Amino acid sequence: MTTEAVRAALSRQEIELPSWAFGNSGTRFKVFTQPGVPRSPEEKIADAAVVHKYTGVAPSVALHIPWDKVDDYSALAAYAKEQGVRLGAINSNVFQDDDYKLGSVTHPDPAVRRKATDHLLECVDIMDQTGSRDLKLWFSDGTNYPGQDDIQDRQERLATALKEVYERLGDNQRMLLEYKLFEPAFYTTDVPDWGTSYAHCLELGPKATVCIDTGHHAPGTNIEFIVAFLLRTKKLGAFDFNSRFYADDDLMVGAADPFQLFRIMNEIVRGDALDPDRGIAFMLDQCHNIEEKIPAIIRSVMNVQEATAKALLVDRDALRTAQQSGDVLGANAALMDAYNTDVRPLLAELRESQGLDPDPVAAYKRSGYFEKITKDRADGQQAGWGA
Ligand SMILES: [Mn+2]
Repeated sequence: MTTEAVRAALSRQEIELPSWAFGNSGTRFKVFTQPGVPRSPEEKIADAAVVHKYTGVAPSVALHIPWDKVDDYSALAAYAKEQGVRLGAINSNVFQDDDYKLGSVTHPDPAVRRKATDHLLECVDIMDQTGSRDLKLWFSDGTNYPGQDDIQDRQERLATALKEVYERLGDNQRMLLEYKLFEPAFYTTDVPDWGTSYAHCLELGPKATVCIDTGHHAPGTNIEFIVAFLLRTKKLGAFDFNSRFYADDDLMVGAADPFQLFRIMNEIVRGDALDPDRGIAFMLDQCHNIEEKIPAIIRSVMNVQEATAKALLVDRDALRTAQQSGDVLGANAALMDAYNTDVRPLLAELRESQGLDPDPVAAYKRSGYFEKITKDRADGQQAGWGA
């Protein structure tokens, strides 16, 4: 790829920000609050718009219902537009109600399943108002003890609920089915892996696709293989980017394993799936528990950009030639040459050519925004866990 083509691809890249990353979060032991944290969906959107202002590649914000519940979603969409961003995926929440102790859409009680399915349908109603394309589904459903519930019945209940929601989707709407190996259920999880998600999506139809949350795998899982498989079968809908050392750590993407992020983006570039027109949503799903939130999110966006730039720099011809001639070391070197390239000057130049500061974190720090929100948001209830 020529330098011009690399720049063009990078300038069209889009990374979606999660509203919840701007709120307070923590571990199950403690939530540390921070000054200046948003108190409303509007303030979360305003913060997301700041990240877009300094990076130029984060034009949309994912919402979480009910965390971002408002009376008028059209007005919220208009507010986002005024701020220079748009509303993205609607994330459902069927894991924070006492009724869901034994599950939501897979609960043994049909009344609880009805309540959970109704919430998912409500999320589609919201999408109609926000203009969102994607409904993101993550189920905490599962069991803690062998024998606790019938595993096969739970799969059937899941399929039934998904089908009802799928049929409610509009022509330009999609369902993203996220999976997670374990937690909060520890014995069985009803959607534990990409294969389960893929099988349900296949059964549902073309508007159902898999969401890969990079933190939701067993240690050592080859995530880029999953990417390659789902690209081939046109069932990759989205990423929830974050990084992990142990379990679902929700740390900044690219922080724990930048090489893994590069390998993932390499499959994306190889599959010609980077452009927003290709329909894959590249979202962040992170919690900033001890670090300052807005600069952490800017840093995360930059980490994805850097991995993408390296993937775009892979000499595809040299790689293909080496692969086809059985030159194992040559093929590996073609990949590693790109990974070991310092792409920071390229990205700094790209930002300058777009009228942005070459160093988005420094530009944010100089802007006085943090001082302003700390002052403006001194009163009221901060958004986030434990709120
Ligand atoms: Mn996720």
